[in-house]
Amino acid sequence: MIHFDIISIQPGLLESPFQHSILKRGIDKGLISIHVEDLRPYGLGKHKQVDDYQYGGGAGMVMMCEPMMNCIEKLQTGKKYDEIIFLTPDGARMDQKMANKLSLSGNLLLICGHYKGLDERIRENVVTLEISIGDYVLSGGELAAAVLVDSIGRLIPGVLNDETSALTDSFQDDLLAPPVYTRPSNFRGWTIPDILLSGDDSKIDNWRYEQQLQRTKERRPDLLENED
Ligand code: 6GU
Repeated sequence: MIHFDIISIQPGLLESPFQHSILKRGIDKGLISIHVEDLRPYGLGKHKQVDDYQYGGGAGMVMMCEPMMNCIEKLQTGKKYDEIIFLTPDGARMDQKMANKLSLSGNLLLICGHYKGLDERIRENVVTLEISIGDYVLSGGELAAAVLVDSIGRLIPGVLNDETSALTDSFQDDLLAPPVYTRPSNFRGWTIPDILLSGDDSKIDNWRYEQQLQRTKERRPDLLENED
């Protein structure tokens, strides 16, 4: 059982992904729970302000300490987070190893960044982990949070069935997945490798492994340097 709390100023962006994805099964089975907390009601004044100009000048608003802190403290009552994660393009780049590690958590708090960023004091004093999902910029952390929850949630035992088992995913052993084929064995003259029709399981396993190595060497040689 893993629980995610997600702090967002655009909670609507996070409604759909979890209602349709493969994660829905995990949620329905009680293996995953997700709560999205709208930051807006924690905003200050009658406009429920959550962001302000940055000290020193410059374009772009910054998410303020007080609304965020009040929101975090409210969510923290009665539970302890394994990590308080800020989603930001300048965080550590997400990979399968990170997903594997985070999937062992009980409670995770995800904070979606917006505007120019989050007041550095929250990052220094409260956030325990900063994650980016890749070297490109999104308009907010919400889509990144959905990616994170999906990549972690599918690793929780029971969420996937045998057919979709995470054990054979690309990256799970730092190798890309092998090519796959289904019926018919000859489609418009496009045939499949004979070995897959041989019925020899150990030969097929070897072939698949060779394909994984070859693919990884061709497409992602950087993965082969990750020996550890
Ligand atoms: Cl976590 N947030 C935003 N805004 N952009 C990103 C990202 C996160 N990861 C990659 N790009």
